[in-house]
Amino acid sequence: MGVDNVQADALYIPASACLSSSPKHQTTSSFEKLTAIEPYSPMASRRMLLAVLVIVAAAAMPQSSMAADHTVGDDSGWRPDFNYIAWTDGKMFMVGDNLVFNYKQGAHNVMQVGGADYKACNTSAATINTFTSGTDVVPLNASGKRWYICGFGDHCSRGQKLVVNVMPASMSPASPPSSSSVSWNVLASYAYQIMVAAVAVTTAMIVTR
Ligand SMILES: [Cu+2]
Repeated sequence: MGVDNVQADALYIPASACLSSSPKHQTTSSFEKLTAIEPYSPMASRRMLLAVLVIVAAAAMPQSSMAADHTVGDDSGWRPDFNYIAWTDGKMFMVGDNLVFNYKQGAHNVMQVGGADYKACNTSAATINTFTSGTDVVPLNASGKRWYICGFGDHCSRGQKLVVNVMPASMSPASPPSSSSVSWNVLASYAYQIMVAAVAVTTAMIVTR
């Protein structure tokens, strides 16, 4: 019993002496401040690095998600008695995307016509383009409205007609559709991504220093 009390006192006294000693206490508190700040700084730079990486990923995203293929009518394909107005609802058609028309070759076709001919289902209209392969990949290479109808029988009046409003691509300017301008747009987007990456790496190096 007596021995236990002595040991407890021996442990207690140095601890209280340390706390009551003001210069020692001051040193401890400033040391605590240092240790509190020191591990925070690498954490903050790590967060900054993460933020930079997120920005780079976000900047690169619209480029990589370009050139989407829209399968017209999805699994139903290109046929009469289908609501293509409902199909386009909520979809975004961008310059660089493709429309893919799937149908039995010889049973239908795809005629690109003007707005008035689309409305009137004028199958003898002067077409802008006609596609007949059955798996027609139609590039949307300029912004604005585009109208497509089927030229077979009464198919158009039975709903085999499509209108899309093509939005300009986010990075590429509204340029005339030619193969050379497309490749220049691709080059420009690559240059932009490299520039963004270079800025990100430089920022990361400054921050982590
Ligand atoms: Cu048809």
